[in-house]
Amino acid sequence: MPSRSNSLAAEMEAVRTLAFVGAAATGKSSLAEALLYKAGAIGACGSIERGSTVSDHDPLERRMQHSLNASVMHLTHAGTRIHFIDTPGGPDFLGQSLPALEAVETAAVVINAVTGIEPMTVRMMAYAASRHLARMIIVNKIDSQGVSLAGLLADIQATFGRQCLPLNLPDRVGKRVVDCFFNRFGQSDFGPVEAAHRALVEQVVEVDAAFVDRYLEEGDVDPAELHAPLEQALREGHLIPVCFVSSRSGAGVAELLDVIVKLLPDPTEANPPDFIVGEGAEAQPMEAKPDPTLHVLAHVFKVMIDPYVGKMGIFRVHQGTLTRDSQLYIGDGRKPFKVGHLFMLQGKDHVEVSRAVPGDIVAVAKVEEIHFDAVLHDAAEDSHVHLAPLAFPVPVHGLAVEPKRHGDEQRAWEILGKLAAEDPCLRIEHVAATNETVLYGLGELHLRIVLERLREVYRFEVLTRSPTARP
Ligand SMILES: Nc1nc2c(ncn2[C@@H]2O[C@H](COP(=O)(O)OP(=O)(O)OP(=O)(O)O)[C@@H](O)[C@H]2O)c(=O)[nH]1
Ligand SMILES: [Mg+2]
Repeated sequence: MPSRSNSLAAEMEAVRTLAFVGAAATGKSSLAEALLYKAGAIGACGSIERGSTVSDHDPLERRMQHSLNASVMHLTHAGTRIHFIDTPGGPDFLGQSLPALEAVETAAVVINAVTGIEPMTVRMMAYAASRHLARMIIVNKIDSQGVSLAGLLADIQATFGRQCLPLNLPDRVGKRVVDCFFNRFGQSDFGPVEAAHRALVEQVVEVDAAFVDRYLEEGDVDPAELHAPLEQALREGHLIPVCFVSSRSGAGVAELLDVIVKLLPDPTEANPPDFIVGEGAEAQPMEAKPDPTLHVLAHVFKVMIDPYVGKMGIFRVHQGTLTRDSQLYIGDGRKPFKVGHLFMLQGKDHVEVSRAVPGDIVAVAKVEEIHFDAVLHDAAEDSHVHLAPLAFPVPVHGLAVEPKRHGDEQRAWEILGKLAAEDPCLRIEHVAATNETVLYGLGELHLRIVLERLREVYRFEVLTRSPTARP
C-alpha cells in the first residue's frame, strides 16, 4: 500500500500548469477551447464567432470577441491534471495577463501563423524569462492559406535564439503535425524529420556532459532517456520548444496534449517561484518546496468580484496540501478562515474538489479579506512571506469620473474600489485639490472597458472628463 504522502506526491507529479499568453487574436481562447474539447472536458467545441467559448464567458468579451480577463480552466489527459490560464493579448489588459505567470510552470506564448511575431510576443517572452518560467512557443492557425511556416520558424529563431526548436513539424501543408522528438523517421513540410530530431536531441544533451559523450559515441540517444536533461534545458531556457497547431481544424491539438503531459515540467521540475520573506529592504529570498506534506503556501493571483455571487479568490498552491478543513491565514492577518468549499474553475463554472496539492489552481468564495497578491498559509511563521512583485506597467492614462446622480459619490467609490481590487493596473485616486475622482489605467481601451463594466454589471452611470491639471 502506498503511504498517504507517496500518493500525494504522485498526485502532484501528475499536475501541469500553463498560461496562454501573447498578442491578441492569435487564437489563445480558441486553443483553450480545442484542448478542452479534445480531452473530453466539454461536450461541444464553442467558437469566438458564436460567443460560446468556456474562456470568454463575460458578455463584454463575447461582444468584443476578445478576452478581457484571465480565465482559468482544467482538464485531465492521460491521468494528468492540466491547469491552464487563458489571458487577454491586448496591452491594456496586462493587469490580467501578467499575474497568470505567477501561477504556472510554463508560459505558452501563442503566435498567429499569419501575422507572425508581434510586439506582445516579444514582451511576454521577456516577462516569462524574468520569472524564470519554462517557455514554449505555439504557432497557431497553421490551417491558413499561403503562410510560410518554415519562414516563421526562421523568424522565431532570429528573434528568440537558436534554442527555439520544434517538437513537432507541420505536414501535408499544415493538415497534421508529425512528432520529431520521440520519432526520427518520415517526412514533413520542412523536409525529413531526421534533421529536426537531431537538432533537438543535440540541444537537449548539451546540458549534461555525460549525455554529450554518449551522443558522440553512439550517434543518438533514446529520447525516452532524455527526460531529466530536457527538463533542465527548459528550466535554463536552453530549449524553447515550438509546437504547431490549428485550433480551428484540430491539427496538432491531440499532439499538444501529449507534449504537455510528457514533456512540460511538473511542479517539482520547474524553477522555484520567487518567494521572499520580510518587508522592503529587509526582504530575503525564500524557497517554497513543492512538497505536499509541508505546511501550506499558496498565492492569490486573481480576484473576481461579482455583484451577486460576491468575491472569489483564485490561487495557486505552491507548498503543502489544502482540504476543506484547512484553516488559512491571509498574509499577516491574525484570524484564519476555514476553506469550507474548494473549487477548480472551468471558465465561469466551478467544480468542488476535496483537496489541492502543489501545482493545483483552486478558488475559494466569499472570503472578504482575500485580496490580489495575498499569500495564504497555515503557519504563523509564514505571515511575512510574499511573492517577489511583478513589474506591472504604471497606469498613467487618467479620466475624471463623477456619478450622474448627485449623492451617489460613496457608492461610486465602493464600486470603483471593487473593480480596482480585481485589476492591479487600475488605480483610483481622489484628488483633494480639484475634488475629483480620477481613474488611472493603461490606455483608453482599458478605461472604456472599466466604464462599460460600471454600466452593465453594476448599472451605475458616470459622467467623464479629462482630469483637471493639478495646481
Ligand atoms: N483560421 C484559423 N482561425 C483561428 C484559429 N484559431 C483561432 N482563430 C480565429 O482567430 C480569431 C481570434 O481568436 P481568439 O481565440 O479570440 O484569439 P485570442 O488570442 O484569444 O485573442 P485575445 O483574447 O484578444 O487575446 C477568432 O476569429 C478565431 O476564430 C485557427 O487555428 N485557424
Ligand atoms: Mg482570448
